[in-house]
Amino acid sequence: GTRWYHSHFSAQYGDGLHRRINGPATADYDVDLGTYTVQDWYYLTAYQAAARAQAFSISAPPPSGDNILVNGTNKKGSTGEYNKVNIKTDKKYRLRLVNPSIDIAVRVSLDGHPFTVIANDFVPVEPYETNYVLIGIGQRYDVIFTANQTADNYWFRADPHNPCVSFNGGAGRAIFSYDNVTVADPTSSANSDAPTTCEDPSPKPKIAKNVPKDTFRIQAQDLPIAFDNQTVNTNNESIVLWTINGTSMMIDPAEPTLEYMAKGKSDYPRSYNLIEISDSAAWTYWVIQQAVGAPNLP
Ligand SMILES: [Cu+2]
Repeated sequence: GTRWYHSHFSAQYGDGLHRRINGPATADYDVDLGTYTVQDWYYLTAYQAAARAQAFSISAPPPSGDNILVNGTNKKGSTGEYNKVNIKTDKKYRLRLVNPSIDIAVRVSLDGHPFTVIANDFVPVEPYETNYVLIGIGQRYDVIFTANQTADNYWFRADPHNPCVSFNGGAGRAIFSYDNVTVADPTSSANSDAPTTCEDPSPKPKIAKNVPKDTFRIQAQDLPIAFDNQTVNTNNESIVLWTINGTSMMIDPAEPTLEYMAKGKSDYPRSYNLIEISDSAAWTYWVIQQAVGAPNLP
């Protein structure tokens, strides 16, 4: 699988402050093409986009991004560049797909080349084949494809997945070209069987770690958490805030949460939004359920 880490100061990661960590595979391949990001992109900085979203009406979704970058680049109209990947006939390639977007779930495919999924987030899974993977924000799919088609140029597609309330002003495209083919805009057509719902598949983990059913049921407790969005009037401005238990999270970078703990302090400011769990050194499982009528949490 593949892991990624990113800045958690405001919306900073939306401007590209993130990196990846590699994990294991469950099927063989010839070439690791490395991490391959599909990400929404705003012509504003992420801070400006966040401010714009805050100033938006509470009844409207946040404003859409301007384009979708594939491995950090894309075209819009006649400007920009497509990412280009050279592939050789009969080789198997591994792509570590990551969606570090700030607002959209992305539907990903490579024309004419089905994916064999080998890891879902950091979990190695029994390999399965699919024409598309649907990647939510933060999710990763490690896939293998075989270069077994007519030597030509093929579109790699990364589109906003509307059924997940995901919209964007662009379409992510990259060009995968076989050896000895002149690189040009492909004329390939999109794969069949695109997903039409907003659902994750349920792949089988390669190493199953089951939660013991009986003890789990006995220990289960409720931990009510209130999600809400509200309009706040402050400094002569009216802004939309998303809250958990009545507050947005605002951390002072000079005194982060772990530093509070290291100092043995427990007077966390309310905006640190700490939820305490009683047992230390124990696994805690969360079964997250959304109350009927709660605001849509994309
Ligand atoms: Cu995060």
